[in-house]
Amino acid sequence: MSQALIVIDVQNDFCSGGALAVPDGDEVVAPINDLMRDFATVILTQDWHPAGHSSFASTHVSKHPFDTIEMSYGSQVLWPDHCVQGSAGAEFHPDLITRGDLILRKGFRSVVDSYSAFFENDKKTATGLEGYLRNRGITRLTLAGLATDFCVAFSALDAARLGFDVTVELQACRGIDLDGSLDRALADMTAAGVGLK
Ligand code: VGL
Ligand code: ZN
Repeated sequence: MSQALIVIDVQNDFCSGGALAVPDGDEVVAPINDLMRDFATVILTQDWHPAGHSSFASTHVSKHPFDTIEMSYGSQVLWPDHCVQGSAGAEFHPDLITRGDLILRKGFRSVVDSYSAFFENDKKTATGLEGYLRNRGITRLTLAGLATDFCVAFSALDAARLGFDVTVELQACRGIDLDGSLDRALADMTAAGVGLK
């Protein structure tokens, strides 16, 4: 019954001044650093897109950030260019403690986005995190980070579906809230049995 803390996408582009700044995103750093003391295993995820990624509005003709398009795998929100591999915006927030056991990068394939730490947005392509956790006998997960209604919620929902015991530390998360996405994410997580703390 080992447990792990999964810190989702606490990167400069999601914090103040970043390309896709989440309101008050920086406020997650201090509580996450505190939470880390309670966990023997800490995993950090990093949104890690190539330039010209299909989730960027700038990649599509006459599309704007926060428009939605249909991709082969379903609907996809288009974002400002963010977390481009190797850029300053893709780096972790400078105050975040990054002495984790594993840094998992996601969203590195041009044609498919990956909100969840477990599966890309096609819902089929695995990142390998499930195997990593199972090999280490980890069954209980606590999630925190950015953004509550996208990468945190998608990760929590996949983890619950895979049978992990999942808690989201809401005081250590902040949301984007696009057209009611935050309320929807909270309701979906509750319905899936994710503990909201
Ligand atoms: C995220 C939108 C685009 C997130 C990542 O980390 O929640 N949101 N890419
Ligand atoms: Zn992204």
